[in-house]
Amino acid sequence: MPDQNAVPDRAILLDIFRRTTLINRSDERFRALLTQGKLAIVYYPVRGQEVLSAAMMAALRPDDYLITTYRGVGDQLAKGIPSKLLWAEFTGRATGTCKGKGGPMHITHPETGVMVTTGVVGSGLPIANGLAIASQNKGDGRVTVVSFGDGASNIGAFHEAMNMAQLWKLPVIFLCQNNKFGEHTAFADHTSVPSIVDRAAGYGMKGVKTDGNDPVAMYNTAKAAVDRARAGDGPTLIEAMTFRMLGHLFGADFSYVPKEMTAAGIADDPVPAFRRQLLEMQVAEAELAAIEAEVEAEIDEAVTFAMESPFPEVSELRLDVVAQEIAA
Ligand SMILES: Cc1ncc(C[n+]2csc(CCOP(=O)(O)OP(=O)(O)O)c2C)c(N)n1
Repeated sequence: MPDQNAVPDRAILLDIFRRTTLINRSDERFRALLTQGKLAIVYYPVRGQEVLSAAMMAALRPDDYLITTYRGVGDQLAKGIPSKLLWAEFTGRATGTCKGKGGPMHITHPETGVMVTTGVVGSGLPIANGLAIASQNKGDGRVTVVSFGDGASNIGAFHEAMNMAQLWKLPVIFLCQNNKFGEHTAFADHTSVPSIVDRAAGYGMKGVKTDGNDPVAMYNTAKAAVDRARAGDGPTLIEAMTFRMLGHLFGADFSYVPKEMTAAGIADDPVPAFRRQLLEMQVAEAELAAIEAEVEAEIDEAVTFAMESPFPEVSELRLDVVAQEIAA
């Protein structure tokens, strides 16, 4: 049993910090541009969930697969989609990952293993099994991670996928980001068990509950699950605890979240906590500041690239919809 508290190498921690910073600053920039009226998209903030995504993706190989949701910008950036391509797709430009025709809800970038982003709650899990079956058949050693929320664990497809994955010992990781709310409904009001991880036992699957806001615990949990899957030992359900610090989507009221809960979430903000932890480990302030500056420059460049890119041509409308062009 791997030690959950064993501190990973400094290089790994700094890699997680870079990914965390990229997610955090990108999320902040999306919200700033929306507030300024410079963007008009539906945006699902990931504020509070940055460390979770960063540590999970740091445990993967670049060619491993990811399936995520509308609240997926953290997963997508941490998995390695270049910022320029991601920003261009979010803003509907022809230079985006899907030529501007997918938009924020449908980010796909096979080059970095981001295979599907879906707005249909729970729908990613059976698709993840499909990718994992392909890897198992081909023996390519790839692992598939499917990321979803706590609410998604009440969808039928969750249960069907868990059963099949365990039955066939698929190299898949079910990553439940338990941010304590499904849209406007608190966890205890929509889920019949105190912990989603308890459901793993119903399928004979390994389940691990971890603190998704703790980079060490999250990375170690993720790494152990990746190693198991890659070794052919089957799937893992990870329930990673976190907190959605903002509303369901950008601009939405979230006064239904108890004030004490929000206050506790802000006090436990994982991003500054991780920074403090690295400083306590004698990582130099200048080193962290340099990473932050690099990330800001990367985002500046990505925003400019996206804003200066053209929108897709109308003649492109029916291209890429099916395997062959549909005649107009
Ligand atoms: C099948 C389906 N049912 C309902 C919805 C509407 N809906 C969109 S997001 C959401 C909440 C999902 O909550 P959770 O799975 O916890 O993910 P989170 O938004 O917290 O990341 C719902 C019900 C949907 N998109 N798809």
